[in-house]
Amino acid sequence: MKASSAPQGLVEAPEKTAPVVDLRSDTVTRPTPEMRRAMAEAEVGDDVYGEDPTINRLEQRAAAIFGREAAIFVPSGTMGNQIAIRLHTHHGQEVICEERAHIFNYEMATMAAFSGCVARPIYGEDGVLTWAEVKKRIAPKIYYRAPTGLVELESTHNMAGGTVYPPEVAEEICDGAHNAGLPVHLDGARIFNAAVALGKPVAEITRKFDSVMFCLSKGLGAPVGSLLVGNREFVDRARTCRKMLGGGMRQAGILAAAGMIALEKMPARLAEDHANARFLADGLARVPGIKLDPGRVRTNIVVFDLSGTGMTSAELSRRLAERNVLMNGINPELMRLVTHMDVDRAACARALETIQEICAK
Ligand code: TLP
Repeated sequence: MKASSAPQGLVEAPEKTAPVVDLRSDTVTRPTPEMRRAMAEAEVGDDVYGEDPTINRLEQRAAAIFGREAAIFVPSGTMGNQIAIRLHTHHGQEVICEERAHIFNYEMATMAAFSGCVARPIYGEDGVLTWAEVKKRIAPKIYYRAPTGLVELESTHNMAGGTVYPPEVAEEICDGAHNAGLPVHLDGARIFNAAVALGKPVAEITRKFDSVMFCLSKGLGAPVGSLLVGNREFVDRARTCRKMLGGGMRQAGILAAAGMIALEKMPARLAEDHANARFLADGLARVPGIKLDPGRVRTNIVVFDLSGTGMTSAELSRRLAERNVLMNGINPELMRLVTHMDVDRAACARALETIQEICAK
C-alpha cells in the first residue's frame, strides 16, 4: 500500500486495476478522445498578449451563450469566484452567502485573505435563499457596522445536494439587491446542470446576475478550466486580477480546445447524470439507516444521512473503497455522491449494491 497522498479525510483512488466506480465528484472525469484530439491540434498563442485564438474563441462563445458582453477563462472555479468577489467589493465589507456555500467553506478564506471581506452566512432550506432572508441580513448603514458589499448565490448548490434556484427566487434576490445598491455574483460551477433541470437556457436563468462563474471541468468533462462572464468593463478588470493571482496561462488554447467541446456538446448529456443520481437516490432511500428524500434530487449530486446505519461517513468510505467504490463524506453523518460521464447506469447499480451489502452486515 502506498503512502496516502489524498487530502486528509478524503478517500484515495485505490492502486488496483479492477474497475473503479468513482462517485467522489464530477471533477474526476477524464477528457474524451475527441477532447484529446482537439487538444493535440489546438491552434495556440500567448494568451497574456491576448493572442491565443482558441482561448479567444472560447471566451467569445461563452459570452454569447450567456448573452453577455464578455467572458474570461480562468484555471479554476475558485479563481473565478474570488476574482468576482475582489472586483465587486472593498476591504472591510461583508459578503452575504448561504452557510454551506463553496466560497465560504472550500475556498480557503480567500475572501478574507485576498479581498479583505468576511462572510455573512445565512442558512437556506435546500441551500436556496430568498429575498426576505437576504434583506434582513444586509447591514444597516450605521457607522459601527461593516457594510454589505456583495450577495452571492450558488446554483446548483453543491453541499445542499445539487439543488436548483427557482429562477423567480434568484431574480427577486437580484432585483432586491440591486435596489439596495448591491451586486450579485452567481457561483454557477454547475449552472448547466441547473439549466437542464429547469429546461431553460443558461442565459435566461442567469440574466439578472452581475457576474457568473461556471466550470468546464465538472459535469461538462473538460480537464481544466472555468469561465467568468459579465460586462466588458468587469471582464477587463478581471483580466488584471487574474494576472495578479498568477492565472495568466500563455498557450492555454490546449485547454480551451477541450473546453470548447465541453461547452458545445456536453450539456446535452447531463440529463443522463441526473437520471443516474435519481436512480441512486431511489435505491439509497430503501437502505435501512440511510435517510434522504429522493424527490429532492434534481441534478447530479446526492447527499444522504447515514447516521442510522451506525457507521460514520469515513467508515463507509473506507469499506466502499476496499470494494472499488469511491465516495466522500461531507461530515461524519452526511455523505455525498456525484454522477458524471465516466459512471454509467451499470456502474451506479454496482455502487448501490455495494452500499446495500455493507449496510446489511
Ligand atoms: N467543488 C469541488 C470541491 O471543492 C468540493 C467538488 O468536488 O464538488 N463552486 C462550486 C459550487 C464547486 O462545487 C466547486 C468545486 C468550486 C466552486 C471550485 O471549483 P475548482 O475546484 O475548479 O476551484
